[in-house]
Amino acid sequence: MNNRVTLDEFIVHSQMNQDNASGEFSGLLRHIGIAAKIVNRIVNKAGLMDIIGLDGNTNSSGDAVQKLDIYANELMIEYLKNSGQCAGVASEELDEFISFSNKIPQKNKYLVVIDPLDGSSNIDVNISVGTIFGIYKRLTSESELLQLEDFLQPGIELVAAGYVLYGTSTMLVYTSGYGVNGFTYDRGIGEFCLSHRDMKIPPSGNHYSINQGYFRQFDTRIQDYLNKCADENMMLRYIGSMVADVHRTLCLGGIFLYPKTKKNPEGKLRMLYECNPMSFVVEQAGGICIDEHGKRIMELPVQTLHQRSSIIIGSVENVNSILPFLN
Ligand code: AHM
Repeated sequence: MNNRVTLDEFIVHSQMNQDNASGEFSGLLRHIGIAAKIVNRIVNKAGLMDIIGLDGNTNSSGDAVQKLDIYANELMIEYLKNSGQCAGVASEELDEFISFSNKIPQKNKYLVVIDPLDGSSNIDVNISVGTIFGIYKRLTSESELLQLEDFLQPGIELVAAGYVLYGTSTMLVYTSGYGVNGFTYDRGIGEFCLSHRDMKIPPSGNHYSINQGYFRQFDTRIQDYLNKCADENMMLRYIGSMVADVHRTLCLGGIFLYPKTKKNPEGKLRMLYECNPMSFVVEQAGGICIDEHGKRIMELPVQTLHQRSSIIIGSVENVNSILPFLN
């Protein structure tokens, strides 16, 4: 007897329990799952193909673009477009958003924000990378073309969000606002299968995760907190791939921080493509996500597509323990 639940089955079953479900949202989520399988295949054999290394360009956030960034970006956009259930997409790799239709009436109500390959500087050395996605409902009506304002929504408006971790095994973790579930990719049958039902972040953990190399660039409040972590013999773990670092934090408890630095005075990570989707997942698992002023990430206004923020994310006790330092 096979008791496995595939991602497709789980999505369809979850949506059957929702009133007024049109199937559009399920279809979109399932297409993200299909695209993730293809990206996974390419990431796995990247060393055998001529797709590792720099592309030679920088993206709109000013980061060096890897060849795989481009590949993953094009592939994700193609699948979202072909799903026929997505109004448009904003990607970390693109200056502007893409609208999938210039016809009125607009038939699709959902749009996607995506970081197709997060942590891609790790790819050349075979270290975990990820894909991060968020799904919003458009604000404009079906009688209007998609507008920038449709994408500039705070995290609290997210309908669903998740990530794919291309690690020692590949996992897709997502929430649609009813808890968090994780699916491990079974290569044998080519499906994501439910492996982590109703994930909960431990209330506290002994790991802190930050690029300690920037210590001298951090605000003294952050430095004081890091000294406290060291004084308490907490374990420092940092991969430099947000999906992997946050996934570990979600599983084991603890805290992940990317504060402001001299190089990135607003913080490095982007509100739309990284901070909000990951915050939605972690909050749904029982954690807390704030910026370094103590404000809830998901309530922060989003003014531009590539807006950055500082972020502090993790277990309730760990994040609460930094609050006195932030005042
Ligand atoms: P990327 O979108 O260019 O891959 O950058 C995002 C990554 C995150 O995954 C990670 O948390 C961070 O950048 C690491 O930055 P740093 O190397 O400065 O520690």
